[in-house]
Amino acid sequence: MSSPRFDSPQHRIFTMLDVDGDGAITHAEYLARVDRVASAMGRDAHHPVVAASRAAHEAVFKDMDSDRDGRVTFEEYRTWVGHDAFERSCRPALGSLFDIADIDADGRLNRDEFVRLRTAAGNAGTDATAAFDVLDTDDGLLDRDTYLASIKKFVTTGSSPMAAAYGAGQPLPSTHS
Ligand SMILES: [Ca+2]
Ligand SMILES: [Ca+2]
Ligand SMILES: [Ca+2]
Repeated sequence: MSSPRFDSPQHRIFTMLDVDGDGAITHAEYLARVDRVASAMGRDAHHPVVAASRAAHEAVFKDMDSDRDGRVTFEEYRTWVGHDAFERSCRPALGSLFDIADIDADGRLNRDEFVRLRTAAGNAGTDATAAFDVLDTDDGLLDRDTYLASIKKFVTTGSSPMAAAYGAGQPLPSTHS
């Protein structure tokens, strides 16, 4: 038990990124996120948008792992995350995952694409569906800027239409393993 158990946006996101629940986000865990999204969207692993996403995720990991030991602890993550880190490295990385999911490259995702993206990224399918329905106010499509702005708002304030995607408002799943 190495990470404090409390309910905050930072902890929700950390828990999602620490896929095996051992208290640290490893480099392999973090980069696997790109492959999971690419595979969920039927993208070739060598497609330029996938390569760009991998590079963006490498940059985020380097930025997060302040002591350079290849593992990002919750302390490191919590110290790092926020407005500046979001603009410097989260925005390009999250935008690159959006681009992988945006098959027709028109800067918008439909409901199915959004749910596949967020599920591959680690959210529960029902939570992702709920988030899309809040985010999409008119035409059944979600644009890139709205998507990134809503994640930033969740990360920095905890209150955002994207909160539903992370299951905020519901208890965290038990991780006693
Ligand atoms: Ca881990
Ligand atoms: Ca570290
Ligand atoms: Ca599209």
